Amino acid sequence: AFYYEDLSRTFSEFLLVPGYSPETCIPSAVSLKTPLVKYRKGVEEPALTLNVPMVSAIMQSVSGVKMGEALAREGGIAFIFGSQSIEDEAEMVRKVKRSKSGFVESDSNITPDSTLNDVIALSQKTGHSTIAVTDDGTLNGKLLGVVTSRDYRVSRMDGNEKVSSFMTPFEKLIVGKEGITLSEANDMIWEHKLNQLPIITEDGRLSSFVFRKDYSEHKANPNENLDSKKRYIVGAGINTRDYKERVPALVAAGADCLCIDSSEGFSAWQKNTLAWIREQYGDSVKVGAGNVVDAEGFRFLAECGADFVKIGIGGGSICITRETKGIGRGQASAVIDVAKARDEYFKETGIYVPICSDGGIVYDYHMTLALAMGADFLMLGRYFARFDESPSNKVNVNGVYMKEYWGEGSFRARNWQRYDMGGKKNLSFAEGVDSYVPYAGSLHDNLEVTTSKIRSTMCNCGALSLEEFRNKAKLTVISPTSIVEGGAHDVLLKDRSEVK
Ligand code: MZP
Repeated sequence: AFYYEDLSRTFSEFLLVPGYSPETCIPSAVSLKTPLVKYRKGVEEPALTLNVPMVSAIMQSVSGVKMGEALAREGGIAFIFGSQSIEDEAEMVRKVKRSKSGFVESDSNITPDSTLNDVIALSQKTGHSTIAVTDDGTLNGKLLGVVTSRDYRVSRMDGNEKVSSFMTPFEKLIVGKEGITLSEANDMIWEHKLNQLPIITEDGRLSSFVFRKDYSEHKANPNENLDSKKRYIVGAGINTRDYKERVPALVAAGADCLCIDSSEGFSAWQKNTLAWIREQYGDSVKVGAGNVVDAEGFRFLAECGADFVKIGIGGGSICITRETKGIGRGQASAVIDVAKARDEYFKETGIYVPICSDGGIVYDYHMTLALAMGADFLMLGRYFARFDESPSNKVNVNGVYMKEYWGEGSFRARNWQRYDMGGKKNLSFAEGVDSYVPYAGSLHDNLEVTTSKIRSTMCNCGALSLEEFRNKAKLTVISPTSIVEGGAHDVLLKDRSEVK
């Protein structure tokens, strides 16, 4: 047998050591943008990127239509669960793609006289990151500009300032610029962190939109409905059994990205699935693969044509694979190993294949550590299952609100395809459990806190982008006694809820 020299380690065994933070390194200046799919780094832009490095798990109890809408709105992506009929999964994808996005409903009453606080409150209430301001506060009125809540300009404004003055930079840039070039529009989109750039004529009419995804320009009819211009991006899970029927249905439904959902991805079945997709669709259909836990597994899937590679076996909160089968690897060791393999693969081929750390995140700081160790983005189950937007029931257990959360390998999910290696069906055994997780409220509120913690730690390490972060990060393995030292200790806690 081959023996790995290092111990199999997990996130709680590491800490980041701060680096120098220049004055420019403030949380509002940090970008969490990250590639979702492979690309020739330095030569082209990735076809799909995320503004927050988080995707929701391909699970019945996590990723349905509401999760799809809510996470896309925040700049991430949900992967609709595949352990359902092809028709039902395709319908969920269609529903997310059909949903309205971008601008708030016409009863929002945000007019040029509204204050910034009004806009912030509305944005928090609705979860909309871009708010249109029209002359009469309805979507039928004249569009005067847009306010984006996510660009943190608000932090530099006086809270009582009128929206109209806040909009000034937009008006200066956009109004009367009907003839701007696509590259000028592109610059503005990045500068203002917009997904789409409305171009407005002198008299306030909408003349066209430029989209971030491909910078294509869409000529608008001046009376065109604003709700109709933008579509959420959404992913969907597939398996290595019925992919010849499932993939075409999901592509037709508008899925932006697919992912092979399997507990163990270093296999001929994943190779065959990827080969078939490339044969049928070339590179136009984006598909991730996994899961693997070492460099060998990564290289195999990268060479098979995966658009991203997912890491993690046995670390999921509801997972008992390590107990039942004795396979897996500590999630931190797996991420560190695979990140090295990704970088070597990039040096050799010029192709950057993003990697996703899947499962095992308990605290928000685990996400930060996974990103420091080289993960491009994270897949989370338990984290998202706690929110209003997950599809499971909210129940009262002994006076405390909980959400149900069950593994795809549990008897409840019966997702045997995820674990199938051929053989008799009656020999299937559970690799996951059915559980409760504490209800935590809305996705928007929680994600805002989580990402602000990540931004803050990145600043402690002197990094403004995720790439800079993993290059600058200094990590130390910690002893069991320093773990004790890291929590509140030797005091009698008054309120445990303050400890998160
Ligand atoms: P977590 O975020 O709850 O810790 O882990 C979520 C991940 O666990 C999923 O993305 C998936 O890879 C994995 N999973 C899902 N179901 C099971 C199971 O039943 C499982 N064993 O391990």
